Amino acid sequence: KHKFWETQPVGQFKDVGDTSLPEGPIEPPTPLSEVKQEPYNLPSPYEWATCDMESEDTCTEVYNLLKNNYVEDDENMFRFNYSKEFLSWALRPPGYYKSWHIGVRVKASKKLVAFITGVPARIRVRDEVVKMAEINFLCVHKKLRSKRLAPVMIKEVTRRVHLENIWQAAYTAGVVLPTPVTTCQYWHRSLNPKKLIDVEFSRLGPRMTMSRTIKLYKLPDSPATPGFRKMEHRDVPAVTRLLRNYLSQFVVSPDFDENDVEHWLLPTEGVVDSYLVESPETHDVTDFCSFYTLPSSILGNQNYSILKAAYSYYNVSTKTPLLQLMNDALIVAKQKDFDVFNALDVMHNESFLKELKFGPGDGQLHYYLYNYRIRNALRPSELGLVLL
Ligand code: YNC
Ligand code: MG
Repeated sequence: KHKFWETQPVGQFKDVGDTSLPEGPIEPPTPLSEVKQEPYNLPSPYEWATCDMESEDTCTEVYNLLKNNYVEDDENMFRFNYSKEFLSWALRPPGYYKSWHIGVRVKASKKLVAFITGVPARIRVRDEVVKMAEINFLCVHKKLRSKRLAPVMIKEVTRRVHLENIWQAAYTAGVVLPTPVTTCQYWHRSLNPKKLIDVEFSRLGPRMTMSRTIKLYKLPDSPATPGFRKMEHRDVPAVTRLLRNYLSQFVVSPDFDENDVEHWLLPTEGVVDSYLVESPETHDVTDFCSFYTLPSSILGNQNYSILKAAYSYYNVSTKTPLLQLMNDALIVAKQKDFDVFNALDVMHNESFLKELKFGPGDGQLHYYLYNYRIRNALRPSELGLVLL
């Protein structure tokens, strides 16, 4: 059934429910001298290329490959359109390795036809902090599909991760593979219902008119919470403390330090937005919310070509109710002209989704760990990790 994945150190379907298997690494690390020194073989028309994401031209090539060939919805109506600025941010966190930004080119033309990436992260599983790679942006050009190129790319990124003495990884996919740590659902909150209906992202509900629908999703012009403001550089220590304390309650979460928070959460125009609540009395930072910008191309619509989507990232509430905090996040996303606000049912998100008029999406997102067994699948609410 899974000719490739059956050979990999991941939880296998036959072992689901076997409580005798220990949690933790499936295979021990091997001595670095035993890691294969040469890249895996590609079919002869192709060659490996390490992609320099600091180079504007290379970033543009990657952008175009993904724009035309990356993830689509089940009905092929929308395709992710990660911006160049986003790719540069997502692929160059503290301590990143250029060797983990892997392209495949046609030898003759040098055209980029496939891509896979890793970035380093410290991921906590229960009380263990594990150095991992977060694997993302696996993409094979549409014309080269179903030729078993993906397994070679996965083996090559694994080899390059091993060369840095890292033996575990985390990744998400829309497809079911051996075996999910948890399976999450996307929820969508309409901000611009007219456009969403026009492009068939959503449908007019039964017995609903367009004007009733627009009224249903209307939001106040500005956030309601006193002290709600954009995160600034001076907030990095307070946000790090708030977030570390909050994430510690989940079974799996990133182990963020101040450098990580500065990179992943300090606002970056058109990439990531973060807001916090500073108590007007004590000036303590008591609450935090964030979302990232990921537009999708609208395939074959006469009127619109881009769907502007915000994706819920990390949110922390200690004083402001999470419902109110997220309503303020919706308000600022609307101010910034997003068409839709998306959120997974991870962490405490379930507590606000229905009340804030999010609707369930179709399609699921499965979370995976490589070479790390979790004895029982988690509930989405036990997961404190959002991958891009
Ligand atoms: C996928 N998304 O099951 P079996 S998500 C992992 N993730 O193997 P072929 C995938 N494996 O089942 P194609 C996968 N999709 O026979 C397919 N596979 O064992 C497996 N789509 O390979 C599949 N991007 O080359 C099968 O398939 C084998 O030509 C078939 O290529 C697949 O980034 C793909 O959805 C996805 O571009 C590249 O369809 C292609 O179809 C495509 O014949 C559109 O491959 C874009 C898309 C995927 C987004 C993502 C996370 C990737 C995680 C990869 C696994 C990382 C493991 C950890 C490595 C580091 C370890 C350390 C330490
Ligand atoms: Mg292929």
